[in-house]
Amino acid sequence: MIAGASAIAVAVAVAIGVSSDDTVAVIDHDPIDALTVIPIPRSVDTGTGTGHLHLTDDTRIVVTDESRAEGERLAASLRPASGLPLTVTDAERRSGDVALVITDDTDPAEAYRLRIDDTGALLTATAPTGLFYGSQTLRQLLPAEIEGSDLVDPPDGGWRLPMVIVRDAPRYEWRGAMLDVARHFFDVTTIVAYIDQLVAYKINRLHLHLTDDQGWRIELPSWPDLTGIGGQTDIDGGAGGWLSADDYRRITDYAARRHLTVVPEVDMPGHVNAALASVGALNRSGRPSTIGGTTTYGQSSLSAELPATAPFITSVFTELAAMTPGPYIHLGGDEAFATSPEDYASMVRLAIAAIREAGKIPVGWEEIVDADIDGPYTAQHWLDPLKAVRAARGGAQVIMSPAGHAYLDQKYDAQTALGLDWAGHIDVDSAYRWDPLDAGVEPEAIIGVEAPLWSETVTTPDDIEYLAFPRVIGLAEIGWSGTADRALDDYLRRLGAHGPRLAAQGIDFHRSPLVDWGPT
Ligand code: TNX
Repeated sequence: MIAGASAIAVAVAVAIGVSSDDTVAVIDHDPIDALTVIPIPRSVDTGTGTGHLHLTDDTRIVVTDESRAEGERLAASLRPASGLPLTVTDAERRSGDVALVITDDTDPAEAYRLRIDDTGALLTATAPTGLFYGSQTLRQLLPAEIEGSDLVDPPDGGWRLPMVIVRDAPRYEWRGAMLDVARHFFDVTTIVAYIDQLVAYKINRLHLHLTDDQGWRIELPSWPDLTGIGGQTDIDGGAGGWLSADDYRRITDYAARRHLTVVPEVDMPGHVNAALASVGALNRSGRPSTIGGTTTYGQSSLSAELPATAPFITSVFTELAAMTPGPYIHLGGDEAFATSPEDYASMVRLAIAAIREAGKIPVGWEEIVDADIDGPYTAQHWLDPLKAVRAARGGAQVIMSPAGHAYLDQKYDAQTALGLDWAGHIDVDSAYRWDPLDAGVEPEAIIGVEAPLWSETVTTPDDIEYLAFPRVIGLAEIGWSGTADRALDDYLRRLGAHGPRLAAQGIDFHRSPLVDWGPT
């Protein structure tokens, strides 16, 4: 067994065989250490077959009732570029087929096993989630051209899979990305496109930063003015926009089918100017504030002493929780510079009580540790490791988003036109070369990692792609693969092979000079 890239020193590469007409034929077994799967699987062995398994017009995707949805999804992802029929059937498995089977052993739901040999491909897992992740690996084992949405000629060698045995399972349960739709608004089409791009790398959380000073982007039944007024502009004074309840349902449904949980955030008690501009009673003056393209941070605040404030907090989180199928609600809590410590603690606790009352798990930026919260919650580390350490000691679970490595809104280098740079320049090396354990938080408290994309400078889907890719791929590997399996040079080698994959998907990624992207 070969565990991980750094350990792959074994030259399994090429077996020489003699064919019947006595010419020496190379059995072109792919060397295991030439594989380019990201995140790197827990273990990859050379399989027993010779040559490759070719997907042909005869290849079928064999399923059972339990695996049918994943089989259909896999077939649908391979058909456009290949043009192969890839019929999905519950018939008996034949040689050359790709079979998806749910087993009843004890592997966790996200784990999968994939065996490719002369008889076909067999993907097994204990739950559909594992089959979905195994399908992502299987697609990455095919030539890069498979990623396109238009029919292409088969590449040299055809649509072929290497003979491998993969056993895989994630290191962390929380492998997230965050998109700020408040500073600039992004619609359903853009959000679901981002989901597609993320799940290909086994990311399983999308945190939506839905409210901030510059906009309120989620329609709540009792508060039409939050979107009717607070959703009408953005950080540049542009047209803004918001997600209707129906839009939000489309996103959460789409995500759920791809095994991704949406984590909605309403940020409070700071970062609330869009709410203050929409609801007069939340202001000490009794009159709405003006909404405009503010670029300051943490200067707005809810006022704990106003009679409207507590009912507002309770109602907003109760209604958001009622619309949200996933188990988490994020209450923000960052940078409340205009809120007294006592008021901060009382308002954060009120939000947490409403979220728990609705049966959900509260999540907040690391500052919420200062609210002295009783009972379970999740803290998101971004700036001050000591706050994260303190939250963990108090029993919280911690998500690691250290700004200097995980922030997708920071520039790659001095030449990057988009993005901010307060946390430094982050190219693909810095985005990869860190570990969740670095901050000194107790390992048992860490539930995973998340890459936030703040949108002060991000206005188009291409901007999202350019800042997220390829850095978010590194975070996906940090969240999924074990540290012992990770090495920067091997990662950069594999990443280079993902250039054509991203390009085939039309993703406008940053061609970092640290990576050999091959011939252009
Ligand atoms: C800090 S990270 C913020 C955001 C900004 C971001 C810009 C955090 C919890 N708050 O309000 O958009 O920096 O990088």
